[in-house]
Amino acid sequence: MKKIIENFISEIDKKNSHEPEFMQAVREIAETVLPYIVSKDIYHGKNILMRMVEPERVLMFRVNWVDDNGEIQVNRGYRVQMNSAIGPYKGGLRFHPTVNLSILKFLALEQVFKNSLTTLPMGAGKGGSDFDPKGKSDAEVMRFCQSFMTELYRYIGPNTDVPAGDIGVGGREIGYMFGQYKKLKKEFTGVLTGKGLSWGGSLIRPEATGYGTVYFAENMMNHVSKTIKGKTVIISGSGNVAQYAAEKCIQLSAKVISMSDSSGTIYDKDGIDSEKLSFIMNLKNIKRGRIHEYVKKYPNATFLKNKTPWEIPCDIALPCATQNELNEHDAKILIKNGCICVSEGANMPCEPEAIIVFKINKILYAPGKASNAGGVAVSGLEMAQNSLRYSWSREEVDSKLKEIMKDIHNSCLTHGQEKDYVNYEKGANIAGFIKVADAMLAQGVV
Ligand code: NDP
Ligand code: 2IT
Repeated sequence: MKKIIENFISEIDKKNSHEPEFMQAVREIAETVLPYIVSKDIYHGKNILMRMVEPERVLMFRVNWVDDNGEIQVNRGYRVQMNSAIGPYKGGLRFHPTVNLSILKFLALEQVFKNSLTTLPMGAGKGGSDFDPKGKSDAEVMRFCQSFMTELYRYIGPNTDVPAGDIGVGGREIGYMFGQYKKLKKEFTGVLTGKGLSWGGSLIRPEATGYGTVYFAENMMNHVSKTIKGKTVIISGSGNVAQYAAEKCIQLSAKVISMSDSSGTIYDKDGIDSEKLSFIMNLKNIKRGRIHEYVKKYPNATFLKNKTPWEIPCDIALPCATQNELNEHDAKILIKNGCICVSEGANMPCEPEAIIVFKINKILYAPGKASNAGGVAVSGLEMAQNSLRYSWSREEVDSKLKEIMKDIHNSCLTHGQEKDYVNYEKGANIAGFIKVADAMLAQGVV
């Protein structure tokens, strides 16, 4: 089996060796899905995983715009249309200076499995730009978003490809892009998700990824007769996913003692309560400030400059910032400090060596494609509401989200149960694979 996996990886590597994040995601999937393919006759001789890791289409385009000083800026825009076997391409847009094709292809590949797990009919895509929204005025962000959409609009549509937010893309950016799409197409359609409530957005979409990550953690804890209630939680990031993960932990009576951004970590041993979380939300979403400002307001807390939260003792860790933010060393410290559960809010935040440490120690570990699927799931519910020209209540959407996270947990159990341990990574990969693979086989070689 090892040889089959290595041959497969080296075949993909021939064309993609310059894309480390993409190759990391391919390997993680191949190691669990190839043994399953070998065990099932229906997939033999179909080259199905090879077809799945090759994007259906990659679009790359120039985005030029004029800054507040009248200077012309040039950025690069992308959309990776990965797989449309089970529905229109669906996935977020990331605006961050580190964005490149390797990162977007890894995200798009993860999205194939994630969207399949949600039980909703969504294919997979991912896109974005190396544009850095940090330090830009609202007017600059608007002009960039308009220019980005002036090209992207040709390739997307409510039945073709439905982008949403990711790092650096929230309600403000979705609004500017939606406005430009509508102007160019003369159509009011559900072409993006994460829209404002008064123009087609869904209740609970902003909360969905963070809430879902915590619901998934609670499902894992319940499965081993434990609960989040009363547990100490550390969270990385302080953006959309981290904020609502913290909110749900607080609602479930857990104690959140840490959050972070790319400049460092705050440690508040008294716990971040809902009032302190409102301060963080205002700081990050309205003032667009930095997390260290928290300690000025709450001097009992400390700021750990340039540090991640992983050295702070906890029961539960929720990595909610970015890929490869938690390495083998961090994983060992988490275990040493008694951490029993890691639920990924971000995409691929744990390095492969860290995941091995979690597995050896048999702690609860959920890969992002399962645990952070709540965001895209509620995007799917937003698409459904747009098609119905109707909107569901907060309670209706939240209860559907809870149900979907429970279903994903069950799918992981079905395919990931080992003797005395649930391998959630294997379970998620195989369950996600089956639905897409079967659709691709039914639709022929296209
Ligand atoms: P935001 O832009 O709202 O927040 C990102 C947070 O992560 C910020 O606190 C940011 O800090 C931090 N961060 C970003 N890059 C780095 C880095 N290189 N090192 C350290 N910290 C970093 O993004 P989201 O909360 O939406 O996304 C966070 C993660 O969740 C991503 O992995 C994304 O792919 C994933 N995700 C998002 C979903 C969504 O619905 N939004 C759905 C599913 C997954 P700073 O401000 O300093 O940059
Ligand atoms: O990684 C993700 O799942 C997202 N950024 C959300 C995608 C979506 O279409 O809502």
